Amino acid sequence: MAMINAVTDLTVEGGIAVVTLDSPPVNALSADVRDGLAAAMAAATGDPSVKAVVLICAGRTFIAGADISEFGKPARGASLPDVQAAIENSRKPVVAAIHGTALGGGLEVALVCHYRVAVGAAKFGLPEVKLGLLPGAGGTQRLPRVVGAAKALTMVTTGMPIGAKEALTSGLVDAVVTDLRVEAIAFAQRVVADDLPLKRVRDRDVADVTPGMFDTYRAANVKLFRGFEAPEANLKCIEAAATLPFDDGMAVERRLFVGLMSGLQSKAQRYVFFAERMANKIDGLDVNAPLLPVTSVGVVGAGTMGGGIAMNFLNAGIPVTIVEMSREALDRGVATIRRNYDNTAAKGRMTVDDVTARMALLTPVVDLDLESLSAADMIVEAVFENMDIKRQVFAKLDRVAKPGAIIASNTSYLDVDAIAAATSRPESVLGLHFFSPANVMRLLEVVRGAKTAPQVLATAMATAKKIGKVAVVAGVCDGFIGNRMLAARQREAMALIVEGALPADVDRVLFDFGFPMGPFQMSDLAGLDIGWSADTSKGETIRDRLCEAGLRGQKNGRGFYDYDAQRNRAPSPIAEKIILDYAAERGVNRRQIDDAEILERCLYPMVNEGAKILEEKMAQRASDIDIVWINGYGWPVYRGGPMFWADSVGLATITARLSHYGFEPAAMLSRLVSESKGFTGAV
Ligand code: T1G
Repeated sequence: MAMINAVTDLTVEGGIAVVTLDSPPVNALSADVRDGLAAAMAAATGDPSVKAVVLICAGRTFIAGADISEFGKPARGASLPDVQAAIENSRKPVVAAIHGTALGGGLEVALVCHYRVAVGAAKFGLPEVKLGLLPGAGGTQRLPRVVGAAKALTMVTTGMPIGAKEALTSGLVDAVVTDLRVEAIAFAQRVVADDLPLKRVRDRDVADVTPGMFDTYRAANVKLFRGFEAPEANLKCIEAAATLPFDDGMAVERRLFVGLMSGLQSKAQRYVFFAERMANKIDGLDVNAPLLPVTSVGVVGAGTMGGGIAMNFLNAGIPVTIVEMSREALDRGVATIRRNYDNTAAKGRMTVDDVTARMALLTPVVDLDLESLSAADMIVEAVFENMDIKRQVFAKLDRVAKPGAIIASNTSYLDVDAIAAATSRPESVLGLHFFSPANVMRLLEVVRGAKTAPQVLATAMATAKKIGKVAVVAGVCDGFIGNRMLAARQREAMALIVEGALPADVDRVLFDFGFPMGPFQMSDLAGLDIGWSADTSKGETIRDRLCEAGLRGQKNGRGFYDYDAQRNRAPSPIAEKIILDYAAERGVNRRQIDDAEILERCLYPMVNEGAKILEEKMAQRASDIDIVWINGYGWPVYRGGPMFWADSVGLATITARLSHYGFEPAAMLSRLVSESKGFTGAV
């Protein structure tokens, strides 16, 4: 065996040079990996005893792409196109042996190999569009030449990977094997023995190109790609592959890649890639510290949230005992879980056996004393948002839960420390704030109480990753991170419609900014009467007035908008009159408010609140706030989140505009401006 460099070694077995990359965590195409590959190919092709080459990776995966952390830095080492040319133009067959995830530049390296073999669990994708980019190493020109234009179009514009079975049927891999290394070497030996051709993908034509297919695809995905620059650029590259000679198509790819790479959207999406992974890290905590076991979970409450929360654990293969106070409530909750799974199976996204297996892990119990939860490693309470009720439940859990069990509340704004104080073990208590629908929304605010033990917090974060959530640590304050900033936005949105804007104006501005919907459409969707009661309503707010007038939002088809049976909406004249009357009663001279003011007054106070959250250490880092807003509140990912976006606008501008609108800029904001710094250091 020859060590080519720190991350590459080469052995020759039976005339086959086996080049092994070993660069944890994901064998990304760093400068060292590229140098190793280039040197290994030179060694292999220069060694007369070598008849063919197998390229394989150690560790959890084949090359998972270019090294994203090198982007934007001065180029080092061998260039990827040179490495690829050495492989593609080799006079000796090169076989890629693939396990784990062959993604981005990794798949592009595999596509210059003459043959590809893979294990059954391998995945193949070009996810660059998720980084605001496109495959910049020939993927947009070579992939359609293998799998056809239509499949390539879907793969590069959505970034979704395909599995080994689909890769085999589409010709992306030549064989699916079980013992990768052994069978890849055998495959290479067969290629030599049978003198099979050196199949260069670049020499092929693009199949299944149909007239108008690109415009049809564009039109069909307007909604999905709204606001993003990268999908269209990816589409243009596949179009070039279908219409131009290979090298001309490569030139189109290069030009569009460079354009995206230097753009703010890709900078934002690359920032989000690392921010999402950083969010799972707890400052000051040893990542190797032992965690508590979470092999069984209890859920108190089988309502909408309780049911969704239970599904997350069932999906991860963790048995759940779900408890309700009455049979009727329990049966309703379990039926909803069952229905959700049946719907997913009906859409082909899981099998009937999967449904049966998950439901088999669920134990529904009517249990007023919660005794049935005495063996659970983790218990999540999801009962009505009322402090007294929550404290009663936690007092009960304190009596029944086993020592060391983690007891969590799904409260979305109540004081977790006050809830924990209802127990004798506040160190085992924290908040797990799931977002509705809890089995769908990726975000989880993990609320660290004043007495939450580090091991409990770390276990909760690890469990969140296990159930497929993006977890962010939040401190105990009103509304934690997300809802606290949302309240700042909602307050301003309400003020704007009193002063002169209309709900549809505000919603349009935030929709055009990239949110899936604006604050008033969102209020209608959530229900105008959340936390409202006719008994206590005094008509003090516009929402009071709307509810007093019988408007409830989408659920009764009347809110800030009127909704028809197909849920199409039109501004409500009743709501508008209520707003105008409300303003008149307060002597407000309504005025024309332009879009820029609407946007600034909705988003700048959010940023200001974000700064206060950081000052108070209610969030570990600015990027965590961005991850909360992107995964829980529809902030457009191509704008990087409110704190990254603020940096891109310029904190001095934001501070000046906040003062202009009468807001007191947060101390941290003023300090960063004085130091000419930003929140994230990423812009
Ligand atoms: N570059 C640098 N670091 C990477 C990386 C990459 N491509 N992929 C992962 N990491 C780090 C990550 O930050 C984390 O670090 C650790 O690896 C584990 O990742 C020319 C331009 C492979 C499916 O977009 O999707 O090729 O936090 O926690 O959940 O056309 O990582 O531990 O310090 O995510 O098991 C295209 C990105 C690049 C794939 C594994 N490739 N990676 O998921 O682990 S652009 C991608 C992933 C490109 C070319 C272009 C996932 C994964 P740390 P993890 P995981």
